[in-house]
Formats: sequence, structure tokens, C-alpha cells
Amino acid sequence: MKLYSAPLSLFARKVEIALREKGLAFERVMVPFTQAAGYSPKHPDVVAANPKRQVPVLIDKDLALYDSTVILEYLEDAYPAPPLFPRSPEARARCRLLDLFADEIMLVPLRALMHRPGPRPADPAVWAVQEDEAKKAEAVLAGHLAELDRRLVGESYLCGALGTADIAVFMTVLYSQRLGGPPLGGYGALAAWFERLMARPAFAQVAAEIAAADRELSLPVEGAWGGRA
Ligand SMILES: N[C@@H](CCC(=O)N[C@@H](CS)C(=O)NCC(=O)O)C(=O)O
Repeated sequence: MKLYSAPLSLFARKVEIALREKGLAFERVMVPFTQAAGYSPKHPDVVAANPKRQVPVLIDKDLALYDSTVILEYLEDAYPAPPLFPRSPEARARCRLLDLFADEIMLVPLRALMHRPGPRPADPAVWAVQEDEAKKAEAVLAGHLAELDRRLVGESYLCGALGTADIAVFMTVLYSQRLGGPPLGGYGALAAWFERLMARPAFAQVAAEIAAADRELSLPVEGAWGGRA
């Protein structure tokens, strides 16, 4: 298998965790990324395989797939052991909703923090407007973290056993932390879940590689990791 990923791609890193949790070998191709130019120029293989021109792209034999959620569902169908979804249709559907919650609901306020590691705009007024929006987004994220915390009280994982919902939500919680979102200190069950995942090599490797990529590519973010960055 070949995975087109990128150093700071939330969605491609989600696929990396799933591949490693399933014990699947893969060749990783890192596409170019800089904070100033983003994903430009696009990798030609990604453009050829994905009409959205985005990573992740996974090639398995003659199958070319894009979109992290579609890829994770394919991996589960094609390589069912160890499972990353529960068995019953109802439980599977609940887990898919959590994946969607991470990728589409939490992503909205997260996007409003994404200017922080990038180059400062020449006009300070532009930064001030971005930070106004970011402060509003932080309040929304705090609500999402509180909801996740409530769900995790008395639970080790979001869907019973470790699965794709944990992977997707882990990535958004990690990004919230690296972008100076609300510290996890106020959310005991969520913080314990985050540490539980960080103890797993697949999650720890992604977190360490993202931290290394930030040191190379990004400006320091004030308040990242609850001020411990
Ligand atoms: N819904 C897609 C989102 C993919 C996505 O946003 N990829 C970003 C990197 S994290 C990208 O390639 N952005 C470049 C662009 O949109 O031009 C997924 O789950 O894979």
C-alpha cells in the first residue's frame, strides 16, 4: 500500500494511525507543504488520484482512494482484524457520527485557529480580526471538549473498544492543543483518554512527528498545549 500524506495534515495522519493500529505495512509519500504556500505546488500523483486534489490518498493494488473516512471504512472491510469498528449496525453508526463530529463539526472552529502557526500578516489589523474570530472559536471548542468529556466519564474509549472514532477525535483534540485551543486540564475524563491514546505507539508517533514538523515549519503558538509548548 502507498499513502500520500503530509507533515501537518490532520486527515492524512488519521489514516497513518489506522494503518499502524491494524499492523498494515505501507510506503509513505510526504507531499510538499509550507505554512506560506500550503500544499502548492500539488503533488501530481495526488492531483491524478483525487479530484479534490487533497491528501490523504491511499493506493492499494489497483484501487486509488481519497477522503480519510472512506479510506478508514475500506481498511475495515478489506483488513478486518484487528477491528476498528464495533460489530452491530447501531454501534457502527454511532461511531461514524463521532468521526463526522470530529471531521466536520469540530473542524469548523479549529479552522479559525489555523492562522496561528503561519506567517504573521504584514498588517496587524488583519491579525487582530483573525484573533477575534479565534477567541469565539475557542469558546465553541470548549463546548465540544466538554461534550466529549461527558461521554468519556467511566469509559476507556469513545465506542467501547479502541476504534476509528477515537482516531478521528484524537486528531482534532491534538490540533486544538497545538493551535492554542482550550487546555485539557479542565476535562478530566478527556485528558485521561488523550493520555491513554498517547501511550499507544501509533498515536505517539503521529504526535511526535507533528511536533517535529511544527519545529521545522511553523511559528510558535502562544498558549499551545495549555502554555506548556
Ligand atoms: N475530508 C477530507 C479532507 C482532506 C483535506 O482537507 N486535506 C488537506 C490536508 S489535511 C489538503 O490536502 N488540503 C489541500 C487543499 O485543500 O488544497 C478527508 O477526510 O480526507
